[in-house]
Amino acid sequence: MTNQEIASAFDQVADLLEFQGANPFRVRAYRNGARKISDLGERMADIVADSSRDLTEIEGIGKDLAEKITQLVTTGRLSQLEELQAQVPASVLAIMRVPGLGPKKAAALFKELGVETLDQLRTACTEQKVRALKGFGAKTEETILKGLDIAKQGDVRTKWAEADSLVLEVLAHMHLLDGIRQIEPAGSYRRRCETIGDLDFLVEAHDAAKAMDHFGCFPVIAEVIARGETKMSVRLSSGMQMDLRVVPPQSFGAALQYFTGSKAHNVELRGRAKQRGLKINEWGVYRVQPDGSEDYLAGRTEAEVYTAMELPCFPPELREDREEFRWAEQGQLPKLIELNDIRGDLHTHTHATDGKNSIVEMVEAAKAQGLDYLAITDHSKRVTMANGLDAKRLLAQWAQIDAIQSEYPDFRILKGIECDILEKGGMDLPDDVLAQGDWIIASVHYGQNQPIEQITERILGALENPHVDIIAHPTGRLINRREPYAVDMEQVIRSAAKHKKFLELNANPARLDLHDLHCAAAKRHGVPIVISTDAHSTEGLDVLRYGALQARRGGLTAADVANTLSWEKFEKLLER
Ligand code: DGT
Ligand code: CA
Ligand code: CA
Ligand code: ZN
Repeated sequence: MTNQEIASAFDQVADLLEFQGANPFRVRAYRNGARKISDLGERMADIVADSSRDLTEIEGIGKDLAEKITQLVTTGRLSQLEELQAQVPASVLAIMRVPGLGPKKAAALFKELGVETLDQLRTACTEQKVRALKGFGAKTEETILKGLDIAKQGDVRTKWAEADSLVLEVLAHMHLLDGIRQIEPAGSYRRRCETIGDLDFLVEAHDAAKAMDHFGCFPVIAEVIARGETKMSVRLSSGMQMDLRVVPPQSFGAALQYFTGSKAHNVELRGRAKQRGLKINEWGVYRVQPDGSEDYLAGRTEAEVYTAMELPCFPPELREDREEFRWAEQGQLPKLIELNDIRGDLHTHTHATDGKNSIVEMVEAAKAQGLDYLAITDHSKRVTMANGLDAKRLLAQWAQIDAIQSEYPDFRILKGIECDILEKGGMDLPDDVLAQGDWIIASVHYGQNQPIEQITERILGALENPHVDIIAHPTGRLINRREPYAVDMEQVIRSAAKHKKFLELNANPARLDLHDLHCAAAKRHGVPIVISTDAHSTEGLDVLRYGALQARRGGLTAADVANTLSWEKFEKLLER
């Protein structure tokens, strides 16, 4: 069980307690605990397993939480959560997740209007019954309607990073069984899609029944949906589905290819097979003889399958039937960027604003990750909630950076700022201040509901400012939580190209902003991408890898990403 899963169980407890109107202090204890646990650098499961240690050593974890963590880690379940879930209709949880709502508002909707499901909520909104409730209004009703679609989607699709920690646990669990010869996750997970519908595993096993028995013992399984001779489907307590298929060795590569997809990529592949007098399916590649019989050509490995099709073994990230077949024909399949190509991180926060660590701590952590440069980019004053920096505090921070820099001869610290683009347009800090920094990020945080012309105009204005280097999280979306704001990305990309500016690919797994298609568009226009973490703590630097995967889906090579350059070369680029 990962820390993330434990934290999510406590968050659910807090939500359900709050929905029931429990004592606010009790609710807060669970919420704080959840945050502590997800921020902790160490795995709870390891601490539980270590008899010389006690969970209550951790600040914010009392005896009660410690017992519950132990129960979660050792049994995979939490009896308190199960009791609460039995008391509250499951569909109510989805209502709490609608942007603008929470447990308290969901409780009011339930009590006053009997709203239990998303559909009932939609009806209540369209019939304008919601605005009449205390604490709601016409505006809330509108926000709810907008958020309903996205909440529905979050109900069925899981963010890649969350799926990833689950996959690692499933793999570790399956490897406990002798007789597992190969196991690979396939599907959208392997293609590194932003969100995952269900997980698809393929195994080659000595004994299919034993493999499925063992799969069925994975701790967080709520029910077995179906089981046959070689295929099994289960549902986890989170609601996610996992499929396991046991395949013979001569078909393992063919099955891996087939179940990795995408469907569109496979359809194209089947058409190409036909043209060559071949047949391809999850069992292998076959030559079809004049008498209709089929000779097995390949299937043991994926590389063998693609070779039989006279194609390169496409990186899974590219298998969307976008450009990959054309690239292959022209011998132009890009050599995709890898995590290790990245040399610097250019968007990070410190405790001067809403970050948790000091400049030195962030620098040390970045060095430990093997990076060569780091930009400190705290928020500007408009972001009052985060205690954003005014000119005076910013200049003081930059002086502090100069002093720290002298202690790090082999590492470059950039004096930066994440400067807000104001609602009315223009930057939050004066030009003569921005002129003194090394790296100026411009961000839209406020006025996200403005019409497309206005937001686009604000961003174009920032790109025209000679001091601005880059636009951070260019569309503002939060996966499963908030749609991108209305912005004409085509114009933004053209303007970035014209003014020789950068666009950020924010690596935070909840953002992954730019979208992969926008990455590809930026590349076509010659706009360099910078992959940054937007870290608010030293642990936050770890998310760089999600950014690298998203860039791969966009078809980016190391040459398309500016922070793969050494500091010397990057500096030259900045002098544009
Ligand atoms: P997901 O689970 O919605 O995130 O997306 P996928 O891509 O993992 O889709 P899934 O789980 O339905 O199926 C896994 C792969 O199996 C899919 O990417 C391609 C292959 N596949 C499934 N159904 C079909 C089909 O009807 N035709 C073909 N050619 N391939 C299919
Ligand atoms: Ca899938
Ligand atoms: Ca599936
Ligand atoms: Zn930021």
